[in-house]
Amino acid sequence: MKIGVFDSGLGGEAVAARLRELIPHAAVITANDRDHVPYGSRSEAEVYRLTSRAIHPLLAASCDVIVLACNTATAAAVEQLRRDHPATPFVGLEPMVKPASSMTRTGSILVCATPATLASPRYQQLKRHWAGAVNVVEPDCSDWAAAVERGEADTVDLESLQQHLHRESADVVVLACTHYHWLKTRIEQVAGPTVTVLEPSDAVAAQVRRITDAADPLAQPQPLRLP
Ligand code: DGN
Repeated sequence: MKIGVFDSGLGGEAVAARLRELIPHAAVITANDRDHVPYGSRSEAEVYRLTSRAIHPLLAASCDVIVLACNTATAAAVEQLRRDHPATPFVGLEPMVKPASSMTRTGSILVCATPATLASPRYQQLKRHWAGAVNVVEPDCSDWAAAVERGEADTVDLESLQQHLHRESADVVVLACTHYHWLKTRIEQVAGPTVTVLEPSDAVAAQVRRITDAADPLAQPQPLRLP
């Protein structure tokens, strides 16, 4: 069983690590596009073109499933990639607006994502469908992914995030870019214990697991090892 994981850069490594932990019997292969990272300020057409090219090694390796471990690439390209490669299941990452909206007690959530994800019709639709009366605040995170790529996650200024949290009384933060995994501990510290910080690795692993189990019905069932 082979699982391919794609991201423009480092974000996919965090998702791949979680998949290796949670689905240890599968081979997890990664691909990235370090020549063109970050994707977050590129047009939808460009992100599709780059993603389509960068996943070639995963298709060539006959992966049983390909995870687009990139919210930006998912928003821009997952539907077209499914049409381009109908024999390969694609799992995308979407901002966790639905769980955040049902979890909030204050009625305010923060969604941290790239400009391309926030502007995408997929995200706008997700918000219309699931957020309802919830106040969805989208802080400017446009320089975060590039800082993570430079190995400078520690230097990202989280003050405006903290101000948004305080001003809006938000109690859930959605990490809707896989690069922000590398900021999660700092965000949790800044946000404090009353705020929940959501990231999608476990939900993605569960979905991938459903696909791999269905593709390999004779495999011995193994428990999904959530903490
Ligand atoms: N890691 C990607 C995401 O989840 O949106 C994109 C980061 C980037 O390339 N800007």
